[in-house]
Amino acid sequence: MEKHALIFDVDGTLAETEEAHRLAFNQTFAEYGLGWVWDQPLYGKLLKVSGGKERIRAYVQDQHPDMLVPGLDLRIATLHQRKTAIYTKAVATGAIPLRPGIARLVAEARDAGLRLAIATTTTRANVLALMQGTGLSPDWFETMACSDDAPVKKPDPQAYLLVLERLKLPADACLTIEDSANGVRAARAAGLEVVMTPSAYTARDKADGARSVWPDLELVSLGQLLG
Ligand code: XBP
Ligand code: MG
Repeated sequence: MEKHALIFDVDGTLAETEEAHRLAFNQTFAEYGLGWVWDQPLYGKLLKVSGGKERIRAYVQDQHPDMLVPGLDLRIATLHQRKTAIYTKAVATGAIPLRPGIARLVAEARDAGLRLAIATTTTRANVLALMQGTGLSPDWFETMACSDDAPVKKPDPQAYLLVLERLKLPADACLTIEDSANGVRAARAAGLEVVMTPSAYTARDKADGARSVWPDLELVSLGQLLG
């Protein structure tokens, strides 16, 4: 079916943001004197859990089960709030560029009259900060389903289903762009076709269910993407 909308994932797809997320987590842990340090190999494993709060909880469950006490969710929320503040400050200044081809594809899609949307498990403030830092306008995206309004994280399809509901389009009228196996599974579970462009942290993720896989989108035209 002809495509009327492009739905973008954010982290790993629009930009290589996960190192900034990791550093923000570590700075937060240091500020609170927790002594936790997430190095890259560990963070690669933790990324299998979508969502920052869920990621912290998974880490506590695995590494600090003694901390699984009532009130943990509140402590995690406090840590996560600080992490979001650190992350948004870092990316709003333009520290992280868009991945190759993203700015051009967004422009091509707008010129072609395609509707644009965002479906992410990250916090809305993070998306807005990244857009501020990279020159993408939030106004170009008709709807943005973030963790604030779709709290059940990928691979659950909640964010994608919400986008479809808001766009009032059937799944087969949209194409999704994702970087991770969790993201591809979420989009597929919502009945969407997915183009996958793995990021640094998801280079080894399975692409099962993706319609096509591109190392990056630098030389990929909108026509090829919609192919
Ligand atoms: C990837 C994620 C995000 C971020 C953390 O999201 O798992 O949760 O790593 O963001 P995407 P928060 O769906 O965009 O690939 O700390 O705000 O949860
Ligand atoms: Mg992603």
